[in-house]
Formats: sequence, C-alpha cells, structure tokens
Amino acid sequence: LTGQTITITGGAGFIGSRLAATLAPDNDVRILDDLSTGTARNVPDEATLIEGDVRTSTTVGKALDGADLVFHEAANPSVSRSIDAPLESHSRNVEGTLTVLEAARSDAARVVTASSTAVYGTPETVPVAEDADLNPSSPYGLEKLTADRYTQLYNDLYDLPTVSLRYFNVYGPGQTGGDYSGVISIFLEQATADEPITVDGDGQQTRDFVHVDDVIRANIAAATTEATGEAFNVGTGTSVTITELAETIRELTDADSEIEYVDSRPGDIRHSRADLSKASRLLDYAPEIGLEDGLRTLLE
Ligand code: UD2
Repeated sequence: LTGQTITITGGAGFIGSRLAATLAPDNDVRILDDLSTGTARNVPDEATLIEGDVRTSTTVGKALDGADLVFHEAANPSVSRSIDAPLESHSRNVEGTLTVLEAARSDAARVVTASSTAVYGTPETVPVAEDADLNPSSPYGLEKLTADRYTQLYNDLYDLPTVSLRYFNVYGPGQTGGDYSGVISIFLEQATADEPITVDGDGQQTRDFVHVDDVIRANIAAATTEATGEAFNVGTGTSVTITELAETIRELTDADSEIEYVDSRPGDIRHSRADLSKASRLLDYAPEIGLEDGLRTLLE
C-alpha cells in the first residue's frame, strides 16, 4: 500500500500501532484512539493521533474524512471485561463498529474490521472454517459477531467494500502484560521473573497463536482483495495446549518457574484452531512465523 489516506481506529493499541508503523512511511496515516487501553507512546512519529471515542459520530467523521481505507481495530478486547460489564463492552464493540461503518459510508472508504475467533464459541470440530456454526459463549463473542455481520451487511446494502478478519490468538512485540493482555505476554513476564506460571483450569484447552506480523500481512491483503463482503480466519492452522505453551516458555527462558493450576475462566473457549483454506484461496494469506520462532524473537 502506498500513497493512500488511511485511518486506523485503535491505532495506539497492540495490533493497530503495529499496523500504523508498517503503513505510515508510505501512506498518510491517521489514528483514532481514546487511549483507554492503548498509549500515545505507541503512535509512530509519521502518523497523526486524533484522541477520541469511536462511538462519537462527529469525531469519527473527522478521523475518516477523505480516507481511502479504514482499519477498525478499536474495541474492548477483553472477554472477561465483557462478562463483568456487558453494556459498556457492547457499546464499544457494536456501536463503535456501526459508527465507523456509517462514517465510511459517507466517504466510500473501504473498511477492514477486526473480528474474532470468539464468533465461533467452542466449535464442534477444529480446524474451524468460516461457514461453521456461530455460537459465541461470551458477550464479547456476540458483540464481535454482530460487528462482523454489520461489516458484511454494509458491503451488501451500501456497496461499500468491506472485509472482516477473524483473528485467532494474536501475540507479538508490543503486547504488554496485565489485565487486557494475552497469555503469552503474561507467561513470559512470569517466567522471566522466575515466578509461578499460572495456568487457568486443566491447561488442556488449545489455542491457535498467530504472530502480529502475520496479522498485519492479512490486513494488507484485505485492503486490496476483490473478495469483499467476506469474513476470513486469520490464524496459523496449528494449535497448542496452554500447558504445552507454559512448558515451552519455561524452556526458552530457562526459568525455574513452577506451573501452577488455578481456576478456569468463565466463558473460556475449549478448543480453537483456524482452517485457513478460504484465506489462502482468496487473500493469498499464509502465516510465516511459527510459534517457537515467534517466541524466540520476543525474547531477543
Ligand atoms: C482471545 C483474545 C480475545 C478474543 C478471544 C476469542 C487475547 C488477549 N484475547 O482470548 O480478544 O478474541 O481470544 O476467543 O488474545 N490463560 C492462562 N493463564 C493466564 C492467562 C490466560 O492459563 O495467566 C489461559 C486462558 O484461560 C485461556 C488461554 O490461556 O484459556 C488464552 O487466554 P488469553 O487471555 O490469552 O486469550 P483468550 O483466548 O481468552
């Protein structure tokens, strides 16, 4: 992508800021972020930060004015937060997406929306393809499903080119420990401090961990694909159990940490692994970074 005017909502967050850093050298990149979970420090020098809420039409209208392309990454990213405060999470994830789609409609800008594997809930079988049953098991999953479907509807009803990308478990540089963070950054922090690694439940739940740079590649493919009005899985097609992940991280960090089993999380998905046939066929997407290599580069 070059010479485009691009708005990235959530561009001060983990995935959005990586996307911004990739695109800012060759494009006019604007970031809309309320800095609720992201930070201004993440914003690359070449990009412009508009601090504001993705649910406020006037702010979003300004951020999207003249844009060719919108990457919508702003969201409440936390499943547990959506269970504790469903109304707030719904408004961020559903109204936020609808507000962005509405602004994009008046600009005729292409929209690539960050959706989630949470739309499937625990799938009947893995790997899970895009046409599987959608049975979200948390408010977050239902919100992402609604946002995913709104994104497709705008393509069909208003002739706006849109794509939904259903991210699996994204990890990589810039994902920090703490409440909103992924298990990999939490385990790495625990292991490097030689503290116990806390596995929720029996540790036999599985996840498909995809490196953020593969997610960026999928977004760039979605920005130009002719296959609009579609949803695509973005994962690696492989999975590990959380216990295996804990053991791998312990080995790679040479930690003396114990693995400590604690209560499982409500709404937790049991198994998750992406079928990438559709993304491979229509987006020419293929993940390039395996889990062990990805973990090693994080430790360098
Ligand atoms: C991920 C996404 C979420 C949503 C969801 C869809 C992240 C951070 N979140 O949630 O936004 O898209 O997928 O299903 O990527 N765990 C531990 N110990 C810990 C922390 C976590 O055992 O200290 C377990 C946790 O119970 C879960 C697994 O590790 O079984 C992954 O947890 P997570 O929070 O990284 O991601 P997940 O799948 O809940």
